[in-house]
Amino acid sequence: MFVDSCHSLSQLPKDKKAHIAIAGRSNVGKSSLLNKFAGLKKLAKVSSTPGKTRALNFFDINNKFYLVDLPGYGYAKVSRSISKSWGKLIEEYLLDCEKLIGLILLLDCRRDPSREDLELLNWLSTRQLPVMTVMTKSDKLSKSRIIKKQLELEKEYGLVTIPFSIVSGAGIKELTDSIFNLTNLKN
Ligand SMILES: Nc1nc2c(ncn2[C@@H]2O[C@H](COP(=O)(O)OP(=O)(O)OP(=O)(O)O)[C@@H](O)[C@H]2O)c(=O)[nH]1
Ligand SMILES: [Mg+2]
Repeated sequence: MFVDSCHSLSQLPKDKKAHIAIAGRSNVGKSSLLNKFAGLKKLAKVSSTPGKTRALNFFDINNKFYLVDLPGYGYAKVSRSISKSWGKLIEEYLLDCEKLIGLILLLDCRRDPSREDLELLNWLSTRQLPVMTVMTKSDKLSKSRIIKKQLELEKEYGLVTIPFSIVSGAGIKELTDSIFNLTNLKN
């Protein structure tokens, strides 16, 4: 299932399958979502230490497309130069890879979007890439606070979000449907 860890663009899978990337700040729940989506427990490494996913990790889903676990950003203990080169690799990948057909941006339901989240959305606006926004760890807030957060994100940033939790199972079906719709559309 796990295909490869890529530390540079020359290492990307050579086949024609489409990619959907999963992005978001460190510790937001990218690897957890990927594992849940793929229905496996220990596929992508869930970090006990934030900032551990350092490469672009490719997961082959049903031999149909790839989900790509991107390195998390915004983790303070990563030295600035490493952080810069990660940014460069991700930026080049997101802007130039023609097989990339969509991005899933993860936001923690208890936080406001970070500067990096907004920068990422800004880069992507120069390329017409469908973005699905997911509010992770929705089990951490009451239903009414989640709805309030959803309305706030829509009003302030124009983001329509799917509340998601690996604990309660919220949003898994909705996200799965969105992902498969996107991949079917492009096939
Ligand atoms: N309560 C709760 N905890 C979650 C949920 N999703 C992830 N977590 C926890 O959040 C922590 C970080 O999860 P990861 O999936 O490793 O986060 P990541 O975005 O891949 O982090 P990096 O690889 O460091 O960028 C782990 O302790 C997870 O168990 C969720 O839906 N609910
Ligand atoms: Mg991770």
